[in-house]
Amino acid sequence: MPSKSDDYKADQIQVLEGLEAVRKRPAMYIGTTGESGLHHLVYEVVDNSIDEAMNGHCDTIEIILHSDGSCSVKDNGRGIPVDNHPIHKVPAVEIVMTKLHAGGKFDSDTYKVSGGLHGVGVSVVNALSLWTKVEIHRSGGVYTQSYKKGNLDSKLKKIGDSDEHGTTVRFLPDKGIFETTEFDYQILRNRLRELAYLNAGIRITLSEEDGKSQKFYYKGGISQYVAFLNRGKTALMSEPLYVNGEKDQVQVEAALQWTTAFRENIHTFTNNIATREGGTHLSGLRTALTRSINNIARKRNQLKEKDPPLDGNDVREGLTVVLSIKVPEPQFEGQTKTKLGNSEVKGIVDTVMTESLSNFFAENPSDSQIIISKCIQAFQAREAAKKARDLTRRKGILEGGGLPGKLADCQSKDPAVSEIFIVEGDSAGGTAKQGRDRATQAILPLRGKILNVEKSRIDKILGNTEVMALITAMGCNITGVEEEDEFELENARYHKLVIMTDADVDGAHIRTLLLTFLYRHMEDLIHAGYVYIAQPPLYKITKGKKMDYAYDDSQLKKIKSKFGSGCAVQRYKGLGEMNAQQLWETTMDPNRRTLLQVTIEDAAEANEVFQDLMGDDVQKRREFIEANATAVANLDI
Ligand code: 0RA
Repeated sequence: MPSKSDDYKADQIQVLEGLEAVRKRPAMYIGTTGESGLHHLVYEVVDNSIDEAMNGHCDTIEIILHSDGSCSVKDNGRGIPVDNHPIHKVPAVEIVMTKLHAGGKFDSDTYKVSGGLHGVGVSVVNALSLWTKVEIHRSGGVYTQSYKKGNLDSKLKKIGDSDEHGTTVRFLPDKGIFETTEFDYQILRNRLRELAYLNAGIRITLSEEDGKSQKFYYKGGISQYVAFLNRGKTALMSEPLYVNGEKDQVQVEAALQWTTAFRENIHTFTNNIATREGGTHLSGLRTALTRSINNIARKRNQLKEKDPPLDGNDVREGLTVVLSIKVPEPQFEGQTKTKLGNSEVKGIVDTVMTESLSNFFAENPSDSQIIISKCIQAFQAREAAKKARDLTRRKGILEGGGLPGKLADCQSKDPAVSEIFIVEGDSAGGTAKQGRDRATQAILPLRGKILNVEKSRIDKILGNTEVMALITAMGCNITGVEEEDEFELENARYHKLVIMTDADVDGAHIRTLLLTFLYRHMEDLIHAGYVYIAQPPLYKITKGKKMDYAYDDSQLKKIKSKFGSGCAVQRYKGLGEMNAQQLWETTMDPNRRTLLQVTIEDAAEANEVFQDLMGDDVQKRREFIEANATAVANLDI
């Protein structure tokens, strides 16, 4: 419950530099000045409110997107202090809002562990806004102050009495700084929902002024999150196992539930930040899982003495986990700074998890038996998969070169300049082979639809010739088969993998299947930025000698009005309707084409989309594919 506390002392403040640096180099503080940086402003303010909540001072946060383009974040925390600093003789709120890093130094004895990727403080939001207004309810009064581009616009005013406590920060992002200043409701919704799951009991509302409004409140916290992630799946336990422990100031919280699915679905967080690249907490969790399940399986004699141990992939098959830890001084590493580096954390997570798992297995004998059986089945399937793969490998070597027969390789052996086009069907494949620049462009035609990997176990996946051709051509192996011998980015034979499919429902389906496969088994290829989607034109417009291509309907309109009346429009239904020269100049020529780079902004969200798309609900799948058939850009990966 939030409590009112006025024991704050203003002299704890340590003043740092002003905000000019932030306006000069915004990207240094918020990552980018693109869409992600813009939303980061909201997260920065919300994180301060979450900090209040984590320390037990706040339970409600309200975010409003106003019609004038501004955003306000209101909480019922203690309120930013308004009393004067004894040395600087200005209200503390003025320092919090206009000095860099002042916020975090305020009360070092409270446990401040949230904070966005950069954790820079509200003053950065102020610096990057045309105007900011704060309203504080604290110490019996209501106080306001306003700012422009980070500078004071008015003195702190007491405008009334109040027996409430809390802070409202409203800001208008500076158009001169950001590439876009329009907030995206979905992006904010996803992050706020995640925060609500991670912080059980906090009420977060997101609303558009005169528009929609959603409330996120999860009493069950991460257990409820796991149940949500497992919706539509068949769980092997009635409810998720909830784990909570603390050691050496590191808080460990986890929720786990096995299902009949084949994939693992593990989401890790550190101080409320998604650690997409994993790290020491994930290692600790994995070690504990593999060891604990092997121990119990032997003890119960489900795994016989002569049997080899289960490996990590086996014990994680069908397992959904949300692991959320809080560390006082997190070290983030990796390409996207989302990999936890603190070495002490591995052992701590291992210890906490091992104890809970041991209790769970002791107290739930029938659930445990079902889980262990599932792990053993996974093990047997993986053994079969290895045999299938070894067979294919040997066959490959016998056939010479080890590359698939259907691959028309490029001449270059330098992966950095080499591209592979995955083309739908042999006929379009033939056209692409004729049209390509053979020095750097390889073509791999895939026949029909590749396997739906969401619903297949690894042995079947590796038994599929289309999938095997893709794996062999890329040369970098896949994850999810064996613990060693995994995906190796350095071995990728091409630094561009371009998916080139028809602009129809079938094309969209194949593209989605391919993306699913890449996401599941070559995820780092996507992280490395190696995966692209080709953009073939939808129309060819001719009038006399004039000719142009349109890639969407708005372009078509433009070209038609440019060419004037009486022009001929040809609609391309598939790649097959273009000849080699046309395919080259519209879609493949590096100097003229546009490629859509596939990114994983939000792996968790992508996961959900794939689940809806590939799961058991046929109707849902159909609707999604049809809705997205022509809108590649909207494919939510
Ligand atoms: C500095 C010190 C204290 C709280 C805050 C800042 C604070 C900042 C924000 C930003 C949005 N909501 C906020 N709520 C609180 C501690 C105050 C105390 O010790 O009473």
